[in-house]
Amino acid sequence: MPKVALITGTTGQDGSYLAELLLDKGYVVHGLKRRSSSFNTERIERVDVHPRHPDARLFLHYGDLGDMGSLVHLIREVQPDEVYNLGAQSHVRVSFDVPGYTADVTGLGAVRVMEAIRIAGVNCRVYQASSSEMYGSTPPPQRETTPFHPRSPYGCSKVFAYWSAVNYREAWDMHVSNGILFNHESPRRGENFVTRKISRAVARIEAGIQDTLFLGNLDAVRDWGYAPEYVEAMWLMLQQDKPDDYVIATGEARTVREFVHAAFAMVDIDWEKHVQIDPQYMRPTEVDALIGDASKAREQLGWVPKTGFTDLVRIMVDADRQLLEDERMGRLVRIDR
Ligand code: NAP
Ligand code: F7E
Repeated sequence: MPKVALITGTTGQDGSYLAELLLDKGYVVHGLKRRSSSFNTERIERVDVHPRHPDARLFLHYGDLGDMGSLVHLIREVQPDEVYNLGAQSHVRVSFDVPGYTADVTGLGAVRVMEAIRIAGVNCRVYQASSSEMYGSTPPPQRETTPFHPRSPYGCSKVFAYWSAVNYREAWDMHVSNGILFNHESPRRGENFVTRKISRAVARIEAGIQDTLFLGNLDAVRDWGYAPEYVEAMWLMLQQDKPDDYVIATGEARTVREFVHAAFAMVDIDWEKHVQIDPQYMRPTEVDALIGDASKAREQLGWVPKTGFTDLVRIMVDADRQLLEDERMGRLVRIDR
C-alpha cells in the first residue's frame, strides 16, 4: 500500500515542491487548499491531474487552518501516515498589519491540526513548519539550543506553534517534529518576499518595462537556501524513528544589498541607478541577522545544502527572465519554472 500524506499549504512554495517530492516517492498526496476568489493552484498545476483520472495520486480538498471541523473531517477521511503543516500567513511585514489573523492561522492553526489528529484518532507522524524568525534578535549563529526572541507577530506565532508541537510530543507521545528552516527561495517564491521581488524587477528593468525597484532595509543579513532541497529535509525528519527538532540552513550569510548587487550584475546593470529606499518596506522591529548552524541535520539526517548563493540568484533571475519572455509572447506560462 502506498503511504498517504496530507499537506496544509500545498498551494504555497514549499507545499508545491513537497507534493512533487512525495509523488515521486510513490505517495498518495492530499492537499488542503483554501477558498480564494481567484485561482491559487498555479504552483501545483504540473502535478495536479484530474482526481478521477486513473493515474491521479494528488487530491486537493477545501479547508482552512482557521476551521477545526474541516481539519477533523479531512484527517478522518484520508487517514494520513504523515501530516506536513506548512500552511501559514507567512509574510513577516504583513503580520504587523494582521497580528490577530496571523496568530490564529500560523499559531493556533498548528494546534488545530494536532488536535484534529487526536480527535480523529489517527496514528500519524507530523511535521511542523517552524522558522528561523523565532530567533529574532538572538545573535547568530543560531542552532537548536539557541533561545528564541521573536520580533514580529509572525515570529511570536511560530514560537507558540513550535512549543505546542513539543508539548503534543511530550503529552500525547505523538511523533511530531519541528523543522526550523532558515530562508529558502526559488522561482516559486511569493512575489512580495525580497528575493523574488528583486529577481522579478531585474527581468523587468532589463526589458525596459520598469525603472525603479523600491526596497526597505538593505543591511539585513539572511541565510538563503534553495527551496526544493529544504522540502527533502522535511521528509527526512519524518522518516526517523524518534521525533526531534532540526535547524535547516546553509550557514552562508549575505545582506539584502548583496542579493541586489548579484542579481543586477547577472544582467550587467548598475543596481544603484535603479534601487530606491521606501520606508513603507521597513519593519517596526527588524531581525538583523539570521545565520543557521545545521550540523545536527547533517549528522543525524545526512542532509546538506547543495545550491550556493550565486547559483540561487542565477536560478531566480533566469527563471524570471524566461517568465517575462513567455508572458510577453503570450505563451502559456510554464509551471515548472
Ligand atoms: P507560502 O508560499 O506563503 O505558502 C503558505 C501556504 O499556506 C499557501 O498554500 C497558503 O494558501 C496557505 N494558507 C495561508 N493561510 C491559510 C489558511 N488560513 N488556511 C489554510 N492554508 C492557508 O509559504 P512557504 O514559503 O511555502 O512556507 C511554507 C511554511 O514554512 C510556512 O508555514 C512558512 O511560515 C514556513 N517557513 C517558510 C520559510 C521560507 O523561507 N520560505 C522559512 C521558515 C518557515 P494560498 O496559496 O491560498 O495563499
Ligand atoms: O525579507 C528585507 C526585510 O520578506 C527578508 C518568510 O519566508 O523567511 C521569510 O521572512 C529581509 C528582511 O523574508 C524589502 O526587512 C528589504 O530583513 O524576504 P523577506 P523574511 O522576513 O526573512 C522566514 C525564515 C520565514 O519564516 C518567513 O515566512 O529583506 N527587505 N526590502 C525586504 N523584504 C521585503 N519582503 N520587501 C522589501 O521590499
